[in-house]
This record gives sequence, C-alpha cells and structure tokens, in this order.
Amino acid sequence: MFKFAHFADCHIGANRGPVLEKLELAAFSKAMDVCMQENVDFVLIAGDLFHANLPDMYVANEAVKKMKEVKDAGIPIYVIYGSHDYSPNGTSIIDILASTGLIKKVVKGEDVGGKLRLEVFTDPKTKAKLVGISGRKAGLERNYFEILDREFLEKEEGFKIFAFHSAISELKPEFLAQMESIPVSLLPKGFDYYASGHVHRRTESGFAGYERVVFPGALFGGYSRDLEDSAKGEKRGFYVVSFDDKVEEVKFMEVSVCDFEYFEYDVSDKNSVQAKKDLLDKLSKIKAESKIAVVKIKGELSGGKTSDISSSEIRDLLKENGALDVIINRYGLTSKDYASVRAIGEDVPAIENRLLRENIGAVKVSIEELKADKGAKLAQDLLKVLRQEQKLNETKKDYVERIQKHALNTLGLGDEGK
Ligand SMILES: [Mn+2]
Repeated sequence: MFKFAHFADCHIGANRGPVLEKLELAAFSKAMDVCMQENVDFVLIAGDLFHANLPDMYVANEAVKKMKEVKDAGIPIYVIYGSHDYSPNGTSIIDILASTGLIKKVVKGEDVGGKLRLEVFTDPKTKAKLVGISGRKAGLERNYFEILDREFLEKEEGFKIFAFHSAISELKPEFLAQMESIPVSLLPKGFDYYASGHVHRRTESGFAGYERVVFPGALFGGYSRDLEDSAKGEKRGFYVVSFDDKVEEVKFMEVSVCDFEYFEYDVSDKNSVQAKKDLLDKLSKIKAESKIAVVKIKGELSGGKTSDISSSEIRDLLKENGALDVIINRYGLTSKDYASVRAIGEDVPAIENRLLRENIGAVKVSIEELKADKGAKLAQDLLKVLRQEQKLNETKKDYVERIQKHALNTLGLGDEGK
C-alpha cells in the first residue's frame, strides 16, 4: 500500500505581521512533519503553495528549508501553479525551486492538432500517474480545459491523479458566486483522485465518472475571510490518501497551530456611542487569551459615524486581554447618518459598482448615455480597459496606443463601428 499527501492553498507569505506570519509557517512546518511521520510516498501541492510568484524571501527560505527536509527523507514534492504563484513567463519562485530539483512541476502540455495534450508523469516509486493543469489569474485556465484532449487522458491505464487549481461550478460555495469556475464535465473522466485547489473551504465530493473530487481548503489561511472561517470552526489541514491500484482511504489530517475566538456584533438600532460602549463591554468579557480574536461588526447604526467604533480601541482592548492578534471585519457596518462615500463590498467589482452608482447622481451631464445605470456601467467598462497592464514584449508606445484605442472604442468615439 502506498500513500500520498494532498495539499493546496498554503499561501506562504500571505500573512503580514509577526504573529500570523509565524503561525502560517508553523502550520506548513507541522504539516510537512506529519508527512514525514506518516511516511507518505510523495506530496502533491495543488497550487498556491506561495501567496505570490515572488514571495517575501525570509518566509520563502523558511518554507524551503522545511521542504528540503522532506525531500531528503526521500519524499518527492510535486506541484502545479496556483492563481497566486503563477507567472506567465516562468519566473515564479515555483520555477526557481523546480530548477533546483527541490520540487517538480507536474504540468506539461503540447499542442497536438489544436488540442492540449498533457504529459502524464509517473511517480517512479508508486507508479502513480500524475497530470496537472495549473491555475492562472482570473480563471484564465478555463481556456486550457476547453481545448484539453480528455480522451487521450481517459485512455491512460493505471492509478491516476488529476491535479488542478480551479473552482468547480457544481461545488462552488455561495460566497464565491462571482468566482470563475469550470463545470465538472471539462475534467477528464475516470481518474482515481482529483486533487483540487483554489477554493479555501474544504470539500470532499464525487460525481458520476469523477469519484473523488477533493479540495483540502487553505492550510492556514491567506485572507482574513479564511481566518474568519477558521474562527467559526472550519478545520484546516491536508489529506493523506492511501492507495494501491485503487484509492483505499482518504483521510483528512487536521493541522491546528492556534486557537481562535470569534465574536460577531450587530449594531442595529443603536447609535455609534451606544454601540461602541456595548461592544467594548462585551469584548472585555470574551476569552481571548492566547488566541487569535476575530471580530465581525455589522448592521446599520441609527446615528453617528461608523468611525466612532474605532478598530484600534478594539484591538488594544483584546491585546491587553492577551489576544495573540486581532482581526476586525467591518465590511457590513453602515450608518443612517453617514452620507459620505463608503467602500462596502467584498470584492473590487462590487465596490466599484456601488461607488459609481452612488456617485453618478452628483455629476452633472447632459448626455443620456452618461447618466444613472448606463453611465455607471460605462465608467466601469472604462476602468476595466484602463486597468490593463502592459503585455510581455509590448513596447510602451504600442501599449499606450492600444489602451487609447480601446478606451475610445469603449466610449463610442473610436474608429470601430464608424
Ligand atoms: Mn488560493
């Protein structure tokens, strides 16, 4: 019987600040220790090993030292890129580590008659066959899935693992409704295990033809929402899969490096002075000692400013009471009195849309196309154009011309359609 470990979304280097940075590394280190104790035959990381393609070098070095221990114990580490550690020109830390032989990328494809043919990598010891598609920014990997030669992979015999870094439409949690995803039907059928990554919440599921689709979730947490989930009880860790010619057991290995305390407070029907007093009073009674405290403040104040509820006061109080660190989520906090612009929303497009809609009334224009929803939509489209970055190998001049042309076309002032 053989065993492999399946990780995803370690996001090393995501957390700033001494406490969380240390915990994030501790989680990785502990998980790697478990792999060695369990004597797994190989480790497979389904993307976002690092939070950035060029992460902080101190943190990267610590993680590399740990991976070296694993490699020296005779356990190979296989990876695919995630959406965070992906680099279009092959200059990610993943490539550097692959060049040293510390890790091995199990993603290789070629164009065969307009289709993407993936190379099947065979682990020398277990003879397990690994195939992968890396994640890319903004769900661009979908293009790869659409041209994937599935039949070629489906015909392959033996114990097969398919690694990828994308959300599956059928499995997407509600809070990720905006996230790009792929329908399960774009995956090749009949693999013994689908080693997934990208969605930071753990799910184990299966479909006809796709028996085991497993997302380990974030190993520690790359975003405050992940830490909020952890504080609400989401377990973090990775999987150890036992197999011979079939999967024998899929076991979740919890990795816990700290305790959390979650506190949610609704300010509705109170003004800012009342809410602040009540909140601080309640927070003084929670047991935050030696824990990461996550405080969520929501609701609409009946009066006063949201800034009256000061994050720094909350942080100071909890730290005085022994909290290791404090994370405050106040996206859902508003006030009846507070008429100035608020940036509320969980992602950039939602915030943009809201800000543009709220403010468009204040702009005096005579042209119908620039008013109300139409105007807000146009402004958002224009922002999208202006946000485009210079392409690799594109000269500055070409870049400027491309953006100008694209922007004018968006405004209906270009050559297009004339
Ligand atoms: Mn991720």
